[in-house]
Amino acid sequence: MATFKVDTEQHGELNCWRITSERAELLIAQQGAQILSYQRVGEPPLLWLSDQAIFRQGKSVRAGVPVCWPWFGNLQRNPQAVQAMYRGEQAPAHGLARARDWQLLGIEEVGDGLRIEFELPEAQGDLPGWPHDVQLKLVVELGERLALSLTSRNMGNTPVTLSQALHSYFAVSDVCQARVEGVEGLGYIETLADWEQRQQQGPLGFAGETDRIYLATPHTLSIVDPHWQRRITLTSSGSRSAVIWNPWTERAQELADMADDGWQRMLCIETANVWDDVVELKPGATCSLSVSIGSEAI
Ligand code: TA6
Repeated sequence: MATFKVDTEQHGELNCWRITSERAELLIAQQGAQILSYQRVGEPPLLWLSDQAIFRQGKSVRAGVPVCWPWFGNLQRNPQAVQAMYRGEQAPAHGLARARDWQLLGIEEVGDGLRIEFELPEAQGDLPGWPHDVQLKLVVELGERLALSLTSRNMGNTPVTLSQALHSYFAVSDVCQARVEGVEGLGYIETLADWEQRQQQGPLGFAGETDRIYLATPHTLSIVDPHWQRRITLTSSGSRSAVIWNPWTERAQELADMADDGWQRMLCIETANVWDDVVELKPGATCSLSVSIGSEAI
């Protein structure tokens, strides 16, 4: 039976929990129910936390797994049905959930793991400019792997259309040496070339700024890191799209919360429902977007 230690910590303006077991350490912020870091014993960090992260209320931390909901990215780039849900003025990038305080419903040991449950009560009619009634919960399970499941349940009496993502930042030894497997042959949207649709040849390597939406994704994607001799695996459900991002040199310099060379040590694979994979929730309907993250030596 694994034993877990739970400590509360303050990072800048953010309330956080540090959870330690003999297998791993996890840091989670109340704001955004955001995992900030995850490291397995005897390995380099698996999720990346920026050296220059800013821990401020109302601003998502450049780290871990921000939850993008009820839209992903620039709202104007979303299907009309997602845009029509928002009645506010300036729509913040990546939705409304990542920079608000969630409520911790509980932390409990289940079998050999730990289950942490959060809810965003404001999603039931109190989000600015988004007058819909959705019960939104995030369950984090820390066991042999780290699993996240974001569940939306339409409590209202009209349909709700969402895009969403678990915008995961992975730590790598050197992004120029890393590759993503599982995307071979997939169609993708190249957002950096006028959102042109293209087809991936072979695994994805990194040689410049990358910001792509992969379509019809398989359940498992992996990151091969030859220098750290590690393969990170992501197994998803409730998703047929994934966004892969690295800001590279110039974009990293523009980001106040990323070191100029921070791009070398991270890459994002975001388990998503975007583009033609957005979710329509009929009244009473539920959807869950889930990813389980693990690693193995290679
Ligand atoms: O997921 C890729 C992306 O949408 C990029 O275009 C990039 O802007 C990134 O997310 C980070 O966005 P943020 O709002 O957190 O700076």
